[in-house]
Amino acid sequence: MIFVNQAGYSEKGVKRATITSSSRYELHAKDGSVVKSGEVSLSFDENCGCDAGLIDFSDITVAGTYYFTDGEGNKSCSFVIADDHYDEALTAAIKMFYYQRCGMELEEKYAGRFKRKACHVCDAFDLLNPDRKVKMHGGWHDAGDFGRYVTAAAVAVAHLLYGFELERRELTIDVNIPESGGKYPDLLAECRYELDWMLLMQEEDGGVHHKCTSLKFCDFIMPADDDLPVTVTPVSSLATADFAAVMLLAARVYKEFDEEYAGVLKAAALKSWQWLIDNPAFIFENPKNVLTGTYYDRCDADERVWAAMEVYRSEKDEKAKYVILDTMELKLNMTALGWADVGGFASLCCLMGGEEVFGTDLYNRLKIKWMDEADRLKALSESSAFGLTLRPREFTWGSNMVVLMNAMILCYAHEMSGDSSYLEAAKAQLDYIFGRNAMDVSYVTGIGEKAFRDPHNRPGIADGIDDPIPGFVSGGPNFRPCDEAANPGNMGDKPAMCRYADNKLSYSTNEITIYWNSPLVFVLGYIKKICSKHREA
Ligand code: 9MR
Ligand code: 9MR
Ligand code: ZN
Repeated sequence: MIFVNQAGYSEKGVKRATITSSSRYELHAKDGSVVKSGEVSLSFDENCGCDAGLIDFSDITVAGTYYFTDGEGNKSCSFVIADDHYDEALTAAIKMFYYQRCGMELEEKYAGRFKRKACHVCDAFDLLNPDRKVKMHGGWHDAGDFGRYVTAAAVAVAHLLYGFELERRELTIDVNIPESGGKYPDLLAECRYELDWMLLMQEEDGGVHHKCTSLKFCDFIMPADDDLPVTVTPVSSLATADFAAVMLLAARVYKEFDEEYAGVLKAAALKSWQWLIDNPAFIFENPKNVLTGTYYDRCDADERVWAAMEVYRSEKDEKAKYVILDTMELKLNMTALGWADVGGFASLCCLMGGEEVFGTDLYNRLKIKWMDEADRLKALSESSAFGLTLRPREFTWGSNMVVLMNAMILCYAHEMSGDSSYLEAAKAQLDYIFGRNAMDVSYVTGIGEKAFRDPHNRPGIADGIDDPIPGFVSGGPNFRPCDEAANPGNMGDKPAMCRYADNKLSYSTNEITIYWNSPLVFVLGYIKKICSKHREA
């Protein structure tokens, strides 16, 4: 078998495919003619549990459609070589957030056949005081369920907005949403939809509710048909710190488009910052009668250091500097960019803010940590026939997020160093996502010849439309699948990279979420930016 990036390759760039089960290959143009052939050596790959080798076909630079065959006559997916090969994926990956919108109708002119009625438009009740109603509408559904969770939301918006700061031109594109052509670029209009909801999650005293969901997951029905009452759960310091950080990031980004809104965001952030100073850690655990996602995280130090970093960047507040230096002693992971560990966002805030703002000392400390991690990842990628940065045990629930987070780290290492080997390793992570993997599947709906088709996503399951909504990233292989559909009994024998089921019931391998799409937007935007820079030079 030969596995390729089904979303294609750029004309001048490095191009790689992965071969297993045979060492001979032929590369064919669309008409079947052979444009390249050869033999490569294979060696054991721990992630796919078999021998695998690398085909480098960077020398093929003519735009067109191609496919491979191996020595046994197996045909690979077809793919294009074209400089705009990622354009469709980038637009679709951004549009995904529109499809997740809660509280408004998705009209046909924007959603096409995936149009749907408005959902969850009534107030929520306060779990601690059920008679109290809390105004609660808007925001994005988190995932295949209809919950809205602050720590997940903050991280998704952070991927998108740090991405916007870094890749402004590439992320200023029209994706056909109701706000298109208005005062913000579409991506910022989309993020505002989430930020406005997050503002509703903040209490008078600055504390932020951890999540708002029904008490249990609803059936596989359209969002508008879900009439389970929605509750807001207690405040957590995790949510409050993430909120403060992302609101200050947003205040900086929105300022030039809308000074007034930026002011609202900043004021809200500083209120939450004061709450953090006044309050100890409030870790969130699901109250007994709440059965939806927990986003449990037992340490809030990384969330606090992220908030402190953004506060310092905005206010030059000495108290914030203390929090940063103090917490740095805890040896936190300062490159993690997921919903549980957010230290990487604190680093990004500092590294992008620069040493003039943060001082040479802190800046250099974080830069060294970042580059060390990038070096580790690059070495893994370079020693893998799949170009992948994961070890078998790292195929956790949502392993595709780990792949994309690693790609973000590599992108920013390239940004700081200009060393193209980091960029190539980042691009290899996208190769994996788009089909250069032992499942031979593109993990983005609608993109590639064998894109996955059955996400665990309620609207997609209930809408009666055979095709999935395009642009959604799957969680991906899970070393410990835990749902019936993934059939853990049978999966136990499979290698890590193959513990995946394209099955709508397999939430532990095939759900979708906002924070699995957002790092894809960041990475696609960055790669596009560097590729166009190279072409213009
Ligand atoms: O649909 C739910 C999904 O969004 C969650 O990620 C997952 C794990 O919390 O749970 C899914 O809901 C399942 C529930 O946990 C158990 N009963 C079956 C539900 C649908 O598969
Ligand atoms: O993405 C989350 C994953 O890292 C966890 O292992 C898993 C179980 O706690 O939960 C995932 O988050 C789910 C959330 O709890 C509910 N909405 C769907 C999310 C994606 O599956
Ligand atoms: Zn909704």
